[in-house]
Amino acid sequence: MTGDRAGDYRILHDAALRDYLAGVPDIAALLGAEPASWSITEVGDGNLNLVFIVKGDRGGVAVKQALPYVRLVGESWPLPLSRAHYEYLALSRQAQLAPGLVPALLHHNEALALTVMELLEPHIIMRRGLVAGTHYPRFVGDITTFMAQNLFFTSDLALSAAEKKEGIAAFAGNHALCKITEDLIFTDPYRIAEQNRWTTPYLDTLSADLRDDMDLHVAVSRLKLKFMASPEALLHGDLHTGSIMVTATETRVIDPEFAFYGPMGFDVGAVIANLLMAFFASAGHERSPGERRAFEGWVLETVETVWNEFARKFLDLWRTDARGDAYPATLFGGGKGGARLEAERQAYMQRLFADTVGFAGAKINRRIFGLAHNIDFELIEDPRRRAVSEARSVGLARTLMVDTAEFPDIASVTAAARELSSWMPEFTAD
Ligand code: SR1
Ligand code: MG
Repeated sequence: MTGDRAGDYRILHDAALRDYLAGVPDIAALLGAEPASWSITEVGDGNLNLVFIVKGDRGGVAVKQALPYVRLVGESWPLPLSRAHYEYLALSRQAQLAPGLVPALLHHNEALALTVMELLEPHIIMRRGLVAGTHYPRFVGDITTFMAQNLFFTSDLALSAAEKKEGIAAFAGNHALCKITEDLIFTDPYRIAEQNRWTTPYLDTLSADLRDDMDLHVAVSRLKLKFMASPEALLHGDLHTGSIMVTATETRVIDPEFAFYGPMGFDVGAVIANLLMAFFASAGHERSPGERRAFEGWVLETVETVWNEFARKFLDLWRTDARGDAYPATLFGGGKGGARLEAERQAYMQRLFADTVGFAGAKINRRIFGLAHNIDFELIEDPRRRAVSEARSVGLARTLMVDTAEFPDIASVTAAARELSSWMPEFTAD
C-alpha cells in the first residue's frame, strides 16, 4: 500500500494513469516493458467509480479509482474518497477469510483512492449472465462459503469482544456509504424523492401505494433501524449480482466499498433478492413461451440452496470454531448444556432467516422505485412487459417485508415467487 500525502488526489485518465502505473515497478513488470504499448480502457458501469482495464504484452490488471462524487448523478452529489480505503480494507480481510473468492490486491494508493487488482478474465458480471439465462453451477458453493466465512469470523461468535469492537471502529468512518443505503433502500422508495423513478405509467398506482402503505412503512423502518443499529458482522454491504463476477467454474466477489459492521441478513438478503429479481425478470427476456423454464427452475433452486447451504456452513463453523466471547462454553458444559446450545443455534438461524427475508424485500423495492435500477428489468424493452415482471416482484417484496413471520423456511419463499410468476397484474394505465 502506498500512503501518499492527502491533497495529492487527481483523477487519472489515460496518459496520467499510464505514467502512474509505469512508476509502480511490480505493476509495470506484470504488464510488460513498454508502457507506450499498454492499452487502457475505461469499463466502469457501476454507479460510483472509474474502472480501467490495462493490458500489456505480458499481462493485464484492473484499476479502480474512486471519484469525489457519485458517478451516476455527477458532481452535485459529493462522496468521500475514503470509500476506497474501506474497500481495500474489506477486500484484504475477505481475502484472508475466503481465499480465492475475491480479486487479488496488487497495489493501493490511499491519496489517489486507487486500487490495482487482478484482472478477472474471462469472468463477466453475474447479472449479465443471468439476463442471458446462463446457469452457474459453482455459484451456490462459492457464495455460501464467502458469506459463511466472512460473517461468522467477524462476529462475536468467533471474536473476542475487544477484537470485535476494533473491527467496528475500523469501518465506522464509512458512514457516508451507509447513508446512501439508509436513504436509497430504506427511505426514498416510500416517499416522494426527486431521484425516484419507475416504469411509468404502468407502476404509477403501485408507487403511490408504496407511499401510502403504513404497514410497509413500519416494516421498512424496522429494517432500517436494524441496518443502522446491529453491528453483527463485517458486511460486504452491496452484495447484489452486479458485485459478483463469474465463469462456469469460478466466482469472485468484488466492490465491497459499502463494507461496515451491520446485520448479517442484509448481505444474505441481497443475494436472495437479486436472484428473485432475476427469476421475475426472466419472463420479460423470453423470446418464445417456456424458453427459459429450465433457467427459471435453476434460479429458484439456487435461492433455496443459497440459504440452506449458507445456514449449514455457518452452523458448522459455530460448532467447530466458536472462540468468541458470545455464548461462553463454560455456560453450556455438562449433559443438558450441549442440547440447549444447539437449540439456541437453531433459534439464532431462524432470526437470521427472518432478517434475510425482510431485507430481501427491501432490496427488491429499491430497484423498482428508487434511483438505482438493475439491468434485469431495464433490459426488458417493452415497458408493459417490464412492468409485469416488476409488479410481480413488488408483490413478493411487500409480503416478505410485512408478513415475514409467515415464511418459516426458504421453500415458502420460492413457493410464493412461483405462485406470483403466473399472476397477470392489471394496470390502470391500460
Ligand atoms: C448512488 S449509488 C446507488 C447504488 O449503487 C451501488 O451499487 C449501491 O447499490 C447504491 O445503493
Ligand atoms: Mg458497486
